Amino acid sequence: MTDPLLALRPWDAPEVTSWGRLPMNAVDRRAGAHSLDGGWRFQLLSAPHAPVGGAWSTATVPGAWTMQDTDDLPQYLNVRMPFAEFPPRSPAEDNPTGVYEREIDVPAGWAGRRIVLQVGAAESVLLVHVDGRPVGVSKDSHLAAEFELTGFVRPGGRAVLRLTVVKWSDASHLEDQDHWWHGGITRSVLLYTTDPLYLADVDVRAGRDGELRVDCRVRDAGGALPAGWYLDGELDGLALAQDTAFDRANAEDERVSAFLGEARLRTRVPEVRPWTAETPELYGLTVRLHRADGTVADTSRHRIGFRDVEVVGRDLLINGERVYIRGVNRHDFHPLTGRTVSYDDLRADLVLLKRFGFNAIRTAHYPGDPALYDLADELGFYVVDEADIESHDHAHEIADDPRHLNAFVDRVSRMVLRDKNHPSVIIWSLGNESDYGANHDAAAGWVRRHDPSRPLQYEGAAKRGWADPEVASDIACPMYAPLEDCVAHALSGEQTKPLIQCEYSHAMGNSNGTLADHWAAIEATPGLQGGFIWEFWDHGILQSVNDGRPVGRGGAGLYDNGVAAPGYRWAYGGDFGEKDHDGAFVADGVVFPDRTPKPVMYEHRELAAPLRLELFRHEGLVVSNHQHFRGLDWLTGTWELVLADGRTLTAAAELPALLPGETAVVPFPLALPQDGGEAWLTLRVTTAKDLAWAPRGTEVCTPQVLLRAAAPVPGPAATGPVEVDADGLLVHPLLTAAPTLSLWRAPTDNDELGGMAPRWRAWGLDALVRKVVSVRREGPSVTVLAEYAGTTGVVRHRQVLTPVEGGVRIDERAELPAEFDDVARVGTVFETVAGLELLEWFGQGPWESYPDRSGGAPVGHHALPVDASFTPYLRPQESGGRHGVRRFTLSAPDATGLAVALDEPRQVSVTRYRAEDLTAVAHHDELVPRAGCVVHLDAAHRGLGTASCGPDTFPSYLVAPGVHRWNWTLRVL
Ligand code: IPT
Repeated sequence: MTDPLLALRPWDAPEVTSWGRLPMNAVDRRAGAHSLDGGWRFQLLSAPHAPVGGAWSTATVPGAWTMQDTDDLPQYLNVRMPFAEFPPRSPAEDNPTGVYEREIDVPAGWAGRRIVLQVGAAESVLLVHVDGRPVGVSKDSHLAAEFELTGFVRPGGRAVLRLTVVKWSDASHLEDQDHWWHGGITRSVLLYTTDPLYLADVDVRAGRDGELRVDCRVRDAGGALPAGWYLDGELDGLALAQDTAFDRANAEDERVSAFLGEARLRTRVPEVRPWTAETPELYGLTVRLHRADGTVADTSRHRIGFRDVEVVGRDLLINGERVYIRGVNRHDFHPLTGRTVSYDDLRADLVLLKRFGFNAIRTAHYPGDPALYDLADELGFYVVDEADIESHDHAHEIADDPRHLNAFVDRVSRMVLRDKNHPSVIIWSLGNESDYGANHDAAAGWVRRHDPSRPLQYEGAAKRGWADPEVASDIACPMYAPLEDCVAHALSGEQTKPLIQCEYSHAMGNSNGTLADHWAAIEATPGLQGGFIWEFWDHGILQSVNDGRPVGRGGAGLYDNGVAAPGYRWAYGGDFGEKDHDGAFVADGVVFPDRTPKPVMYEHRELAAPLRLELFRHEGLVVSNHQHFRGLDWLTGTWELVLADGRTLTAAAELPALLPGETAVVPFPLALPQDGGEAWLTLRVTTAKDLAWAPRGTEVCTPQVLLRAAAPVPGPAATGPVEVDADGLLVHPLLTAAPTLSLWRAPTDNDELGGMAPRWRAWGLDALVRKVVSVRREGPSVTVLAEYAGTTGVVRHRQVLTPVEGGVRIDERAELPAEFDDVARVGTVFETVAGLELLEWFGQGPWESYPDRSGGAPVGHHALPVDASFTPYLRPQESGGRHGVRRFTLSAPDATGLAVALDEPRQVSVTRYRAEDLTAVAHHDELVPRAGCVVHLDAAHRGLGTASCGPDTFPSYLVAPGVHRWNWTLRVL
């Protein structure tokens, strides 16, 4: 007989969102549940109707089968669907279908109880059978599905549980998010039991005034509720009793139902400690359901926070304060499992974000694992909770198609029902990139009625008009909007809603230029409140280079510091042999696939600094508390006085007691020596005690002020002759390639996708042809005139080489023709002999920095092995730059080497790769380091911007045509 679930063909039925599935609720059943995680019998069929009957293998649950031992591998596509069928159809023949099976032993002690199966997440259609009998169907790949098994299993007996997961369906058209496609059961599976009389839902509202309202729903498996049930509870030891006024009113209005129990607990907590992301104060709430005889039938435990969120005018207020939203978009990702993340993984993600100053997460683009919200409550994050709806490829056709109406409302309402009690959730999001239609408005209507306590946002609706009161978005939440448009809107007098970008500052490769400019504008412009960086992860899957397969769970230890071990690599789109793919666009996060922070994280940390330091007319130092809700007592610090002559003097810092927004003048901690040249004062701020997310002593920020500018130093006197060859190229014992002009950098993802690199190639900047025009000796100096010809223009270049004590001074001038109106760099490149391994510099650092991404890299005396100064972006590109370098040395272990002094702070990079080495390969592991160093020092270097998806850098960070002058001195150590 045909199985009725298969006969229904739910994978091609958009109206069917579930069958036999229990309603979503906020009662947490994880504690005390019976886990079904582990190895299951597994078969991968070619399509849902293909017969089961082949050999069984074993699959780990939770875990995508695409990351385990099957031939169905991950595929990365951004917007395009992975199959050709139009919605709501899925491929008739080629539709991988995983059949998971295992026995369950049902304890005898469960007799008389309700038995419930919970499947944490399955992509994209789940069919449940017990002993061959159909139990239910579910869609909505990132939320749990529950089914009552009571009538299907026998306590004391054994049953066969089968979960069939169909990969492609009508639902796939609503799950067209920009990440890897996988298949399988990606979150935990468990069984739990309850008394027949049980808590069906608990709805908690807790305001910053201490008002607590707990609304409960009670049901009985038998249908009719037994007489005499009642509720009580407690909040951190404070007893809570049932709200009798509510019961009386219900009775008077004859609303009391025979089968739906409703009861409320009410209290007002005196002197409540409010919850905010800075002060994540949680209270333990227990709700107990009693039978008439006083025995406990069911219990629900919650960690709750008292807080208000409201939109007032164009401000989003948390507890009455206009907070900055320093957010990031976070996908579920892990390099070994693809999608499945453990509690420890989630905790590590959030701890890292906390350490780098983030205070908000958008769950892009589907609800996260329940543990994510527990952790956000506990560690302190504002969460934009986003429903699992992205119909990107067919957005317009789906948004108004009534066949998908159920799915929209189902997905949004299930998220709200599950997550409503989390203080961290401050905004509901209807999804992503799905155009805007009646289906959205239907879902919005449901949310507004069910939870008026939180605002709602949807980028697709906001796009219709940032100030439009009619659209389903309380927030103006654009993506990648030009900063000037945001500022103009805020200044227009037309703004009606807070402007918080749902995505901005696209982090693909070496990126996130102008982040500091964005924050300067946000903090200076009422109406602008922040945004969510795109995104947290570089989704590189650990792959064995030999066989091209994902390594899977066994790969722990096969990577370190952002780099895969030899023989392995971080796979991106196309690396699993996908015919259609979107390449490295999936590697666009602020952390590497192993969670190693990219350099932008340090800039973000500084932009989010809880305290600011300024110099007040050279009379004193102004410290201000830049937080919204707490003092500075969780912080301590050390002053560092950095002198150009190489000294760094330190003193312990005592931070002033300041309320949020307050400012104090503090005396200079260290006397500034008369000598020593350029001087900077850094306040190295660390945590003063152990916190949930950082041990004591963790660095929080390093604000810095300039105390004394560099005075011009007279150039050293000329000495003996300088040697150049017939082409006018410097001959030097430590250089294997003489200093020449460079206008090219290995294009970043922004340079490529933003269209700059194609233009540079068209101009021939990657292969300039040098022709010496003249070599003239004048006294001890040699003047070399050369022309560097591209395909469309010629750059005239002059080097004056003058011998000085222990080395040579090089004065350079380059004149760019008008047609080279936007180049990557103007500067010098040379190469050194092998063996110079240590880079020490005076300038900004220690991490990589660029002209438009240099905050958080204080001026100091820094040292790094040359190899460690390189940033291993997944697709090799310009990297390893250091901004504001005044001088540097490159030395061998025996302290021999070379020293370079620059006329003024310049962009410098020292790597083992020529720009063409970086452009020649597609993955980091294919790079072969040169023995010597490739040194770039630039008179001007173009900003990074974010043009791979969003605005380019600002005009002030472009390299202009015309004349550039710079000079530098090269000495032997
Ligand atoms: C935007 C998407 O929302 C996000 O998922 C991701 O694709 C990001 O861009 C780029 O990485 S949509 C884009 C077409 C603006």
